[in-house]
Amino acid sequence: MIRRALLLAACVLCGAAAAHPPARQASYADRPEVRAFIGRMVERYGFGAEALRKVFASARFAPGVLRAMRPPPRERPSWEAYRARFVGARRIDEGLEFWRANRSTLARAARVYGVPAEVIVAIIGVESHYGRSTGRWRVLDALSTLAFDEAPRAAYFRGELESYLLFAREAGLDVLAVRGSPAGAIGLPQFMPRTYREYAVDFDGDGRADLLDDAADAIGSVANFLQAHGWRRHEPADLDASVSGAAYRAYADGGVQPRYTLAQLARAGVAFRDPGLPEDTRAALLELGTPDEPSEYRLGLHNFYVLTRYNRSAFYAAAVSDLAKALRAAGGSRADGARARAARPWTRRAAAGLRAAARAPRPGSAAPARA
Ligand SMILES: [Ca+2]
Repeated sequence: MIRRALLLAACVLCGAAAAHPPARQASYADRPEVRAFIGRMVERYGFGAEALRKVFASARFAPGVLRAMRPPPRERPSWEAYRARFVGARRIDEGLEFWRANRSTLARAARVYGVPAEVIVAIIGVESHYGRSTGRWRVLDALSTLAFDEAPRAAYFRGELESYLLFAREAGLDVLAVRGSPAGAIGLPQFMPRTYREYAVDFDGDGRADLLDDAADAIGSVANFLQAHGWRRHEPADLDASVSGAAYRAYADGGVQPRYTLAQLARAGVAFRDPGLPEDTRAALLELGTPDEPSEYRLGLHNFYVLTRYNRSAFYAAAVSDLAKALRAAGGSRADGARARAARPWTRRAAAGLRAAARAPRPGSAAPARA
């Protein structure tokens, strides 16, 4: 989740990091930088030195993690391709299923945190395909590899490894067993360990915040994260826009912070339909580009910026916003089937069942026809 874009940007030297032969051979437990790390964990947080030494003797260097984190080939990113990946008919269908299965929890999260249900569903859909793709890497291996063999971002990942060990201890989880993304992101919302410790909530009241298997906790935690980063109730994230003339170009500066007033943008040739926003509303002018195609323009409002706190990429936030709008338009707010399914717990097993169900035609489905 978070920082994926940053990681990609900062990971240009991953190839060089992967070429460290000694790192692959020595056990992590025997490496001086790991011993120093263990020493700090013992001193600061009271871990047992021998227990941690055993943990790191079991940690494995994961070259696949470094490969997965390597930036894509240097071609111009394509908004059209990115959007197609996350806002297709199948992800919409399955999002509607997830919404129905968790309707009362989503409604409660919207009430408590002020974040619309469709935005929460969309984030979980983009992050983990509604819990089906939560990552196959042992988090300990991924974070050890990135913390000790990925020079450009090692300090960041050592911080995440520290948070991971604390998280596993607090949650009573086997530190060797938790699996996640190559970056070490965990569970349905793909929270990095530090984010997990700061923003995960126990939304079903069973005494633990479980983002690995519990959809209710994932829903509450996503909403809590967005609220904590300033989500504003009843405000849209972005508006469609079109441009004319040349003055607008100075405003399409690649930033996602809402810095310009709507009046400024209108004077610069940006046209949009104002849904009645306050006069002092500020926006970023987003250019979503696709090679050999005209760019798509949007106004990114305050809540769009909040979405980029989850993952610092305009493409990411725009895809979440589009998936959310598609879910709402496809009838996610309807009450059909709600009562029968509201109490069903959403687990990975349920998600696997959904996958099979999604393949079969469902009469009366609110979802649009598949493309
Ligand atoms: Ca819980």
